[in-house]
Amino acid sequence: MAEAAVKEKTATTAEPERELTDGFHLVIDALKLNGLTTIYGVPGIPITDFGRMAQAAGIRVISFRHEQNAGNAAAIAGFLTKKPGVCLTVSAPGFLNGLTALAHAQTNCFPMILISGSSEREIVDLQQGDYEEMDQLAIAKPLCKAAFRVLHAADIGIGLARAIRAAVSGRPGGVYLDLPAKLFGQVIDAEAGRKSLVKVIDPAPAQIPAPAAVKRALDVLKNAKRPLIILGKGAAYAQADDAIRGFVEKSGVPFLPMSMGKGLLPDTHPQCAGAARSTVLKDADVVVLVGARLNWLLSHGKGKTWGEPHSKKFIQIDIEPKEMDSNVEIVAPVVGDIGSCVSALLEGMGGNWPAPPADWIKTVTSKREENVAKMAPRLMNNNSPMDYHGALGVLRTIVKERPDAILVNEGANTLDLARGIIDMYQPRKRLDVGTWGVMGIGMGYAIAAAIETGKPVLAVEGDSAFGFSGMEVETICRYKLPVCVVIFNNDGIYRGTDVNAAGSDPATTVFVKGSRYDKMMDAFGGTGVNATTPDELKRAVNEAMDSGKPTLINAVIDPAAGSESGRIGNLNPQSVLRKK
Ligand SMILES: Cc1ncc(C[n+]2csc(CCOP(=O)(O)OP(=O)(O)O)c2C)c(N)n1
Ligand SMILES: [Mg+2]
Repeated sequence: MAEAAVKEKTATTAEPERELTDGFHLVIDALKLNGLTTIYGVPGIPITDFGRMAQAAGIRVISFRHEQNAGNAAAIAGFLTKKPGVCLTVSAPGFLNGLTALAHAQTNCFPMILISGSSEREIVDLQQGDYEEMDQLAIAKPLCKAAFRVLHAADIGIGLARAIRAAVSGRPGGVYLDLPAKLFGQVIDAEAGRKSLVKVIDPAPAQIPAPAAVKRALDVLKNAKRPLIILGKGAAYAQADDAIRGFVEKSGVPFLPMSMGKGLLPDTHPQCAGAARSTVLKDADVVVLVGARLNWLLSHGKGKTWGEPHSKKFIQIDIEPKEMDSNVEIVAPVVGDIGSCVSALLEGMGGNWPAPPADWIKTVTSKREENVAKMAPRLMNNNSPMDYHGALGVLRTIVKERPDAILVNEGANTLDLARGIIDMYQPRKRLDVGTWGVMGIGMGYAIAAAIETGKPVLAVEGDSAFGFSGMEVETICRYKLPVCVVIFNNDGIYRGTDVNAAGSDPATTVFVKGSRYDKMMDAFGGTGVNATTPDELKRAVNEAMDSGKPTLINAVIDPAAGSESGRIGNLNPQSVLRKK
């Protein structure tokens, strides 16, 4: 903490000089002590100097163009590292911009801490109109896992410790930490400050499942005729890759990866049922959920998708006890952290675990082969303008050749089709819109993925999706990050063909035709490419991935190629009234 200390000039020469510290330095020291060495944020009052000092003290401070993107970066940094990603914002408007990302982190169970500067409590609470006045703590509370405010410099250490523990222990989530402007300047004795800091020991303690729960689960699984394992993003987060792979392979059970669970085992693994999704969901009799929730993404575990009226038995592995029975009955709840649970199951299986019935495996395998064969010729077309399949066929090969690259993906058709077509080979390499299907994660995720892992990033973006965070291409260029953005430019949301029959304004889902997003990248010194055929696209992406230079490729897609809402058009409410 040597750099954090300042000397107080004492009035009388008789008194010895007292070493002092202040709020600025204590926050920095507390972050560093806990290994939180990257901050994603946007500067301004009251945290501008804090950002400068943090940078000077060796913390990496990545400065964004909008707090939502910084927040999304922090959220995905949390997912990738199992440490809370830190986002730093100014008060009221900056805080609110970051709050969307905090709520997103909470919904997706990513550990993140949103630190916001705030205005003076005395003025805010009397509503006397302070600069950027807002009761931020009250607003953040219902949207995150925990929210804290620190009023005294001596409490900074404890405040950050509480935030870290809340973010990563149990089911991870979003935490808000409110730091009023006055706190930064508060001066205290340096030795007292040092003592007030807390290094959080074992922030996410293992949660061991009960042996009886493990045995119950194995008994159900052993008697299954048509078992299925579903791997969610919780399984990816756990970083228990070997245990998960061991469990899946020893069981011989077909597995279905959720979007961000892809790559835990390669999508090309013989047990992967990704290409036979509807068959396995409909026909399985026992389903093991590993870090996957029965939310809308799995049709709540019931209905036509699940082959009702036939009933299923669910085994669920999750760290959150309240997750059990949230949508349907769970016959074998296994509560604990994924690594401990899966290891316990693996151990309980012993040396001669029976393979699942051969006819089930054959059914799944042949459905999968049939679907893969059906898709193959579509992926090889060289149409211009491109359709989704032609363009994604190229990207699929590139990811196969570069399995350690990180794929960021958002859009509607661009998302749903890329998820199905691009095989993943390693865990935590596919980052996407998550539980909310939110647009706007793209550039924040891409930036944090590059910063946290040092690996090349390929961001595959719908033209609408990209627009939500597009200004951050400047950030990508500024930090010289190895990010290649491919924009699937079909002139609009879902399709570029809608017309407004009732007036001269454009239809609500269409954008300027023939836009050249690649020129945005040129503006900031990156490489911009306009690609009109799969061959051009392939060449440009490979060049970008080889060079590691910030690149944006405008991939021209047939405006008529997509469908409404991609694969989830069924969720649109329908009017019963006849159109006039
Ligand atoms: C924050 C947010 N706002 C709006 C939406 C609604 N929405 C879903 S997909 C989408 C854009 C789809 O268009 P595009 O990204 O161009 O993908 P395409 O289907 O055209 O390939 C929008 C606006 C959303 N999911 N999230
Ligand atoms: Mg589009």
